[in-house]
Amino acid sequence: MNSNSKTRFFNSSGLVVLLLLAAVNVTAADSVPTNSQKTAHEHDHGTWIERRTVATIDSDGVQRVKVIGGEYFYNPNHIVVKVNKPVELIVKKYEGYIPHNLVAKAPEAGIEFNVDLKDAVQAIKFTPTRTGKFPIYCDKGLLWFKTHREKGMEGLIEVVE
Ligand SMILES: [Cu+2]
Repeated sequence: MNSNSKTRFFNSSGLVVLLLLAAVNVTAADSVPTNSQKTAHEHDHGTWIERRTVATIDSDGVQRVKVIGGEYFYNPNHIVVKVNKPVELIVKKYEGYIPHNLVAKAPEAGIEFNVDLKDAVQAIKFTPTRTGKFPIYCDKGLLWFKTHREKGMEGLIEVVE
């Protein structure tokens, strides 16, 4: 098995797991409407809970913030950093098989990345160049279901003086 076919194998087995999860969800929704409704509301935008953190500057001048992402949250999800000082988001995936990422599309502020979250920690490095509030989110989703962002995987980077 060369590395390409290995990658394909893992990709397709991941898809099977997701489809199984989707099937389980649909079954649960049919048979236990009360419980599944409750679950849907827990992850709804209406119950999005702010988890704010203010970055501290390490002795090497870098603002490091640990971020965990999973179904369907980031912790923290409101990250306050100082402008024109390097930032490292130390990201990690919470347990589970569903793939997640962390996306920002604010190149005008020096904040642009798209990183798949993994069990191992990774550092997302950037230096914000202007103040303001810039969204971060997971752009994953399955078929016709709500996107992860709609389910609560979103937040913001707030850049201050
Ligand atoms: Cu996600």
